[in-house]
Amino acid sequence: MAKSESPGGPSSGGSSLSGPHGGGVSGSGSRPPRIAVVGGGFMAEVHSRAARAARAQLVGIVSSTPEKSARAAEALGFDRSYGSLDELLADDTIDVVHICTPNTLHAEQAAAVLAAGKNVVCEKPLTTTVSDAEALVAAVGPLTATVPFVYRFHPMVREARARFRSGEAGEVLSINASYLQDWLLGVDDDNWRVDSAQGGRSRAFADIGSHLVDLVEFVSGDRVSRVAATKKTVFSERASHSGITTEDAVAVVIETRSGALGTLLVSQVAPGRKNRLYLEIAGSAESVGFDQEQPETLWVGKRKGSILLPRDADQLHADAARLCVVPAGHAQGYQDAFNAFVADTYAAVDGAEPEGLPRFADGLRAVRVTDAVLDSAEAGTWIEMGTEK
Ligand code: SOE
Repeated sequence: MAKSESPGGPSSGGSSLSGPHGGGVSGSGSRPPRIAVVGGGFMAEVHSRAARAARAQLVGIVSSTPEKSARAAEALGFDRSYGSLDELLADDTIDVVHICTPNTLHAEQAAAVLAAGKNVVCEKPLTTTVSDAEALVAAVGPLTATVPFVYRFHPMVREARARFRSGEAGEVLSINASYLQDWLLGVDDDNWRVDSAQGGRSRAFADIGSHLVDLVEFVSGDRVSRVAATKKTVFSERASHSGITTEDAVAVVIETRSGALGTLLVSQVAPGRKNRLYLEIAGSAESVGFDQEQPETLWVGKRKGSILLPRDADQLHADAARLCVVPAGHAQGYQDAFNAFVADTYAAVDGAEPEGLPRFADGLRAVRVTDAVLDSAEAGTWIEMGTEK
């Protein structure tokens, strides 16, 4: 449905929020957003916690069966469950729908939410094909549509970014980035993500490489311009899946539009690594190094006088300082980053323009890079990225 036809949305009365949520991450609106969730798994739990922290009203949830929906409503503290997505979309009181379902369902569900005139948060990967992601971006219109690239909301990621934006770090020279996990290490480890019918053509790269490439571009302010990749599937059979084609690990050489070089390593079979996203960017004046498992510090590398900068609002650029929710020395982490993302999404629904909010266009960008990486690994050649944003 074209944007002018959207029967609702943030500025058309009915379900719209009134008055600002105060911007930033504090969320202090005159009416709390009324939200619904699609999906009943681990991510639904994380989204619900973040929505509650942003003072949303948790109205309803729908999962894959009526029993699961009722259980999720009870467990996560929603007022009710819905019998179907259609029933949820017919509820005029809902401002924002969070989609937390398997990857191949995202395109259709997000399109339905937008067509119903509701704001949407859709899990990554936004879609499993570039054309579906392009269609979603075209359908957003005046609504707010975001993708939880939540690592952007770690204060020390913002600090790293601010150092490149301000020129302090100099020109981007090289990028050393990896995202390693071990939860699919064993042949008995299994999950819907390994199945391309539910997860899509790419698994490890779409699931966690998408976070990595988003962060590389977000922090450097640069764009990947070409990729040369190779991939590996360790197990073609797992406990309840056979003929698995999705990758367990991917290695990529990248070049950027500014001429920087880099490598990305993504694996879900790296023993001892849980969510070890590491991003190191060497600028011509200094390097920055961020480790998602140690998010309270940023390594700032210099020829002389390298430091481990602490997450202390007094020592950070403004965009990093605004995301500090507890005093330095008391650790904040993943859920805080998620909470900040959701609060900024609701602020955007309310008319604010939060800095660095990952929108559907950013989701599309990650889908484009994922596609190029898979194409490269399959063809055994460099793949040039287009010049699209
Ligand atoms: C599983 O690999 C997963 O939950 C991802 O889907 C998330 O995006 C990542 O943040 C943690 O790991």
